[in-house]
Amino acid sequence: MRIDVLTLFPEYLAPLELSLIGKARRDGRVDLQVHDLREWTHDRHRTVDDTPLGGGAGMVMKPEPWAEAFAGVRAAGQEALGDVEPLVVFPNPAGVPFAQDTAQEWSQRTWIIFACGRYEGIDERVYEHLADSGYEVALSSLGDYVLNGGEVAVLAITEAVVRLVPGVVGNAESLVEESHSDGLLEYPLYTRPATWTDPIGVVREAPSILLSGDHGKIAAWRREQSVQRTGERRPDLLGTDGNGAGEADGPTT
Ligand code: 6GU
Repeated sequence: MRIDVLTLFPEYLAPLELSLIGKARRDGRVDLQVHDLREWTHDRHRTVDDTPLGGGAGMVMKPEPWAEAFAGVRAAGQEALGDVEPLVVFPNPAGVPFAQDTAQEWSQRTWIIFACGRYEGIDERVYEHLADSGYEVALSSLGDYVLNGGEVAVLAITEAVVRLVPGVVGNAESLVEESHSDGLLEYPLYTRPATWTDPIGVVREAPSILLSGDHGKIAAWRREQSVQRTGERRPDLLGTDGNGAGEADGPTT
């Protein structure tokens, strides 16, 4: 899989050299390249923003560097991959909520370009230009709160996607049981010692069923725990919150 990231802050993406994603890159499973958007400016101040037309607070990202950046990265990617079109993802709090099913789909992609906006946002004509030029475009949100730019979202989305690329997580079975893989939260986990005295003197036993060796009973118990937990913490996932299964909470005003 190839991933390109366009950003004004390439250093923000440094953690993508660490741990599981760093290993996936070194192993050649993911070709991840971070680009400074200012590479595609031509003036002395490497200008990427300007004041909003019509007035208003803050600054808006100019269209020209974006258009040149997409053309440049598209050409470089097609040089490497052949006749492939990228999925262009704009992290944006006004986007479609990113979730495990999105991560699953995107992990099967050959090529994703992440485009990190900053300031108040990007000139709307950039999106129109991309759509008219045959790019597939997605706006993706991490949740209902506002970050200063797309970089932190790219870290999160890339981690969620790349760990699902075959071979990246050594034990593929661990991807099956985890939270959200089946629409439920994960069951509680225990390890040795089965009897543990905590620092305030309380003796805490792991559930005895986990020591029974009865794998059918253990699976049923875990399922029960998952459902109970999901009901307590995320009733929206069960559709028991009065908002319909899988639907987000409605406005409260
Ligand atoms: Cl994807 N971007 C920004 N800037 N803010 C966010 C977000 C994304 N998701 C939630 N808040």
